[in-house]
Amino acid sequence: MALERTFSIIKPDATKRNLTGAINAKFEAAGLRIVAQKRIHLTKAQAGAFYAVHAERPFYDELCEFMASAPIVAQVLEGEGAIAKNREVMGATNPADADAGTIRAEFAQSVGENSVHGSDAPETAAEEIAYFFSGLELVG
Ligand code: RTP
Ligand code: MG
Repeated sequence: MALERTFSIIKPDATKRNLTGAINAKFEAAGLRIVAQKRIHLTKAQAGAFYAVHAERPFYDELCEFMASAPIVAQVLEGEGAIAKNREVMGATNPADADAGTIRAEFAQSVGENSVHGSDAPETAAEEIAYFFSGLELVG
């Protein structure tokens, strides 16, 4: 499998509970290298633009409020098959369905406040990385 990059967010529920280090330890243990990382506090409009694909979903407004409610940590993770590997380490969207040992099983509070985001395909990974980082900030 090829070396790949994916985009990750440690969400407000996790930064508020000081879980950044514990979550990063899980990424690194899975062979994902953190090649870029920054802590930022999104506005609701910035969160809305990031999640524009969900604009018609009933949870969209609540999701944007949540993502702007406290700082996030935006990251780029690199590794063999990084997109699929990251989603495996995150676990299912709803923590009630997440496998034991995954980030969401251990840390998520609800289907909405579920601690992490990870890109779902190569095209979205490229778009999401470019939304948050310049090429100079990616240090492999
Ligand atoms: P993500 O995009 O954050 O990595 O999560 P995902 O692919 O597992 O889930 P997705 O379907 O893309 O949904 C994006 C985020 O919206 C929130 N959500 N809330 N209240 C609800 O029913 C509901 N469903 C989704 C979650 O924060 C989810 O991660
Ligand atoms: Mg998604």
